[in-house]
Amino acid sequence: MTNREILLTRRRFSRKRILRGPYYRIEMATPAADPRDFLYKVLVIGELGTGKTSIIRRYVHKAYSEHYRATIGVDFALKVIQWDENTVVRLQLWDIAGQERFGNMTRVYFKEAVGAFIVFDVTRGATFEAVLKWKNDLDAKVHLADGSPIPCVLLANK
Ligand SMILES: Nc1nc2c(ncn2[C@@H]2O[C@H](COP(=O)(O)OP(=O)(O)OP(=O)(O)O)[C@@H](O)[C@H]2O)c(=O)[nH]1
Ligand SMILES: [Mg+2]
Repeated sequence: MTNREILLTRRRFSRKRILRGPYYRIEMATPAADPRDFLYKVLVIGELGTGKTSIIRRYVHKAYSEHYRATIGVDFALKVIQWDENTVVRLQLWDIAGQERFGNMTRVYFKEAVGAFIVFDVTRGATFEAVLKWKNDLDAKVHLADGSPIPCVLLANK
């Protein structure tokens, strides 16, 4: 090897170059300058058989079934929304069994939720009358950091 070849080889493998290389590639591979990821816990509550599980299955899995299987306790589903180029929103949907209004687990299930849907069945008046009971239970057991009630949407189903 001539002196010139040794010099070129040293330059090619210099510490500075090796360190600089990977950093450059990482920058190129990350288009989002400020990627943001938000996770929200959202409750879906309401009387037995009003369609809470069906709504969630449709929204998350794009599926529907006429077969009714009562939810026992609580089920979970995750809806991932690519909000914009830099923002991902994850909705952690808590599908709470209608029969839980008579149980004592709702305090645990409602904890740290930041939003809720209350579902009723337009063909069964009693499920609408129960909406207020669900709302009162919700407001008694969970609130936002500033003490205000969590945002809640009333859903008329069927
Ligand atoms: N016709 C009609 N039926 C529906 C609709 N949504 C749900 N159902 C039916 O209603 C029944 C109950 O639906 P679910 O989604 O299991 O109700 P749920 O609120 O999760 O019930 P629980 O888990 O017991 O609290 C099922 O047989 C569904 O197929 C709707 O929009 N229209
Ligand atoms: Mg259900």
